[in-house]
Amino acid sequence: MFEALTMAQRTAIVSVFYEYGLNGAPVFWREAVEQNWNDVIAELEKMGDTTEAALLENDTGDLFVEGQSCADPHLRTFDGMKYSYQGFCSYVLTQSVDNADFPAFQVSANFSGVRNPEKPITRMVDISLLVEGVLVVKLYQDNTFEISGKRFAKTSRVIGDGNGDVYTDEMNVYVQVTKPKLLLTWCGRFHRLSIRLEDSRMLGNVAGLLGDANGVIENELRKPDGTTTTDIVEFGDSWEIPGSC
Ligand SMILES: [Ca+2]
Repeated sequence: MFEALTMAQRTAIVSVFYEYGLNGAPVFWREAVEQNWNDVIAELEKMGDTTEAALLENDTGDLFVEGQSCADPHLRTFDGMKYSYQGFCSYVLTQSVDNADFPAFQVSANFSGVRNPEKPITRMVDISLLVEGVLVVKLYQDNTFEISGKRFAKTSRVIGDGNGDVYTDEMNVYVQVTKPKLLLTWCGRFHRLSIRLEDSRMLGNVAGLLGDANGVIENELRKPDGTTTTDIVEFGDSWEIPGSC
């Protein structure tokens, strides 16, 4: 069976074996033997092994580009650059460039200090998705979500005019929209968001803290005015949403 697994699956399994042994993680082993990878990922997240869980999550074999922002406030751009940025306002994680040939969108995150709203360590406390300038859904750290001013918990809802839906499981809230084609996966408890760009037209035609998704990791720190910088603070600050502090 082991030969049939991908490298990421093997790595996660070996890593759990070293940490817990065969008897230390019974649910993990049961689901891994059955190859129920979604349940394996959920169990790893419950065990706090988010690195292994992310390994498996990023290994689904679909064609997509994914950027992430995690607690304490680590970000990974669509092109794979990892960095940390401490902000206290709302910031553009990713958005379409002007005149893109897919529906305009913006995903932004509100960052706040863990103990004091204006002191490090910061993390994301809510997420907003706008399509064509209109707020479509807002996600909160208790995994509730808001559509058209109404707040929902632990349920599924169709978005607006049928442009996708929001659904939940024990760990995450998922926002799947079709125009533009995006999947957001939010885990409020861990302050972690993954964004999948599921339309190849987006590659190289997005901008924000998660970069331009053009497949090139150099010159990744591009500001809204189109210039690049090597200064993370300057880069992060440049994507602040005016008036959000
Ligand atoms: Ca890039």
